[in-house]
Amino acid sequence: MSPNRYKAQPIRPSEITPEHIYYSRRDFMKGFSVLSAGAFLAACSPGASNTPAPNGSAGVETAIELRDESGDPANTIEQITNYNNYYEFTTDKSGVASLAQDYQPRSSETATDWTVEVYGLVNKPQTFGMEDLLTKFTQEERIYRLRCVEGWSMVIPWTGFPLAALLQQVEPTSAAQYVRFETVFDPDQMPGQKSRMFPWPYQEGLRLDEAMNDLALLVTGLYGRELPAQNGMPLRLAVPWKYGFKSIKNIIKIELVDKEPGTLWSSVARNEYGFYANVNPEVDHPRWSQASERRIGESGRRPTLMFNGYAEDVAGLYEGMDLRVHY
Ligand SMILES: Nc1nc2c(c(=O)[nH]1)N[C@H]1C(S)=C(S)[C@@H](COP(=O)(O)O)O[C@H]1N2
Ligand SMILES: [Mo]
Repeated sequence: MSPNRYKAQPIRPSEITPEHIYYSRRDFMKGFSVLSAGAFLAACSPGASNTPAPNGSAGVETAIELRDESGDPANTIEQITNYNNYYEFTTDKSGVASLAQDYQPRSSETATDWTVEVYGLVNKPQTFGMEDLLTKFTQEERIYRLRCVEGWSMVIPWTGFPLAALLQQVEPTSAAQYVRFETVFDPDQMPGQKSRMFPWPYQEGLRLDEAMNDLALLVTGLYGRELPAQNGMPLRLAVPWKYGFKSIKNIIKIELVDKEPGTLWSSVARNEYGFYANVNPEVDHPRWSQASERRIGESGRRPTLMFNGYAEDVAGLYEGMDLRVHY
């Protein structure tokens, strides 16, 4: 496994094209407050963040390759923050951003602060605030593909840290087999949670060995900045080899359990949204093919890859399993 493959790669001067400069300046040089680790900005010259270089003269030190390891360019911040699935706000993908713009993280309707509780079958249950997460865990940048079960995809530069690092701190007991995640319930701020159409709060789960895989990322930032509300502020999961609905947003509880946990989507339609939900072009959704996808920003469709292109890292987790049964 080589997680470096999923990092932004510094570019040699000879490779700098206007497109690279466009990404590095437009998306990084706006002077937004950055996370303490400043992962994406590490390659930038000191002080560059507030003063964009004059046209055409972006220095070598400001150029960052925002492509995934297969060479596909990252989606723009505009695309990533204006086309969202976040049913706690609305089922309208282009309406999430405005409904979430004043959202303030807190762990319940009555709480004043946001914390995430990690508990269950562990030796050392702990509750973390955002500062704890940003200081106790080394923040990394990872450029991941996100493939929604609906048939669209994006390439997204996240900041975060491996879920495994958090789990190691709480020490799962030998009885722990699965991890259950829960989103905040806060209908005061999340109008979609007033709808009885869904069994709130949103819940998701992973098998413990999946959760320990280095690719499973707890996300704290996007494009080197704080995570926007519509993308799951303050803490969400990114499990890039699974359909997007596994990547639960706005997590307030992480529980180690001994049985496969229920999930919101499998309780809505068990035959359509299974527990594993591994991206698989050979297993169709009951109502549509999963063989291809629409990359946001591209015309036409491209083939969907087994495990969303991450087979090298994760196929071993499913050896001997029938992926048509465990879909
Ligand atoms: N709590 C919560 N998490 C969620 C969802 C949701 O509605 N609620 N939607 C999921 C789906 S279907 C997808 S495709 C991704 C979308 O993430 P993005 O909006 O950051 O691209 O979030 C996932 N996580
Ligand atoms: Mo999705």
